[in-house]
Amino acid sequence: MYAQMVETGLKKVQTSDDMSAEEREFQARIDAGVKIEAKDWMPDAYRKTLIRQISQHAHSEIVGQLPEGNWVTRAPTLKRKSILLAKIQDEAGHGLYLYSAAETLGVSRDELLDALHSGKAKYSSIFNYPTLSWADMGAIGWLVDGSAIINQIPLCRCSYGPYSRAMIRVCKEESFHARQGYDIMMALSKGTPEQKQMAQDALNRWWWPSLMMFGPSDAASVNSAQSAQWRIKLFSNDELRQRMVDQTVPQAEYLGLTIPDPDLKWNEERGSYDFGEIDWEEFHQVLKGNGPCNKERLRTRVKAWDDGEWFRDALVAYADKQQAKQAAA
Ligand code: BYC
Repeated sequence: MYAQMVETGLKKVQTSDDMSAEEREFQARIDAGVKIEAKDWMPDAYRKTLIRQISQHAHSEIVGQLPEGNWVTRAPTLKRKSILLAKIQDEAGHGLYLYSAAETLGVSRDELLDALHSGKAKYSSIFNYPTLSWADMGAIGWLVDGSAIINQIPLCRCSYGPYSRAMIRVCKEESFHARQGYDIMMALSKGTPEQKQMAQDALNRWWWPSLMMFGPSDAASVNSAQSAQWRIKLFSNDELRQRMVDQTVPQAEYLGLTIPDPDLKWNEERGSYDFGEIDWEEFHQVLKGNGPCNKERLRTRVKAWDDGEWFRDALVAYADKQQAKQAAA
């Protein structure tokens, strides 16, 4: 039943009475589980929502390479270094599938990149934190990629075909990423007391920002209700965050590490963990550009883009030359 008025406190969702005949037909297809494809008719707001979410997701993958890139030259062994390099390359690939998925909605890659480089576009808050030790590579794989999987598995079933299909491969690769992170955490936790302390310190710093990745609480999430109606979101921010906590606490126990939350406790009645209040002020500051690394991340991206200009120009010049040759032949 799609015709319910859902009041999120912040934004109302369209009811069937507000919809045109085309919109009603579109919503009925979504309710029947039919995938929407690029050339299908879609409401403008659906298109805009997808461009917003998919492009933010693509930017997150690209900017997400930077915190880990910091450790490629300092990985403790050649094996760890090649695994980390492969993971970072995967993230670039995810960015590219996602930019391609966004382009199917009629926006150009140049427009999307302009929005990122000018600071207009958002990317995940998590990548505005520094990577201070090798253990952070473990914590990112375990917690950040772990959270990404929880958020993205449902996206494989979302209503927009090109996005849902891109997510299938992304999720397979993310699960390798999460395992490599947990493997680093296991090695450190079983290592010397200093190594175990490094692992604990990384968990202490990455725990809360990882919970923030799922977005504001349901009560404060402006986009959720409409995205749920369009089956872009199949679970709410809070539901997925809870899933992350429930899945991760036993993993931390196995490592012999302590989750940095004094309010964390098993709730027998609900069959899941209660956890402490997230510092939403910190989250909003990071979104506003005031996180510990926002400025550095953006500066690095813009510099990489500017430094690569000669290469992009060379590719275009080469393609033009080939085309001219073919035309002459
Ligand atoms: N950071 O109404 P809400 C990765 C924004 S990549 C920044 O709940 P929505 C990885 C939100 O955009 C991980 N901004 O929004 C890569 C909205 O602002 P606008 C990236 C956030 O869209 C490399 C406002 O807050 N994953 O894992 O319904 C290496 C209100 O929020 C954040 C994705 O992008 C945040 N954390 O739900 C390793 C997944 N949270 O746009 C790992 C796809 C919220 O209205 N995206 N905002 O100005 C989603 O699932 C949804 O967009 C979100 C937010 C759950 C993130």
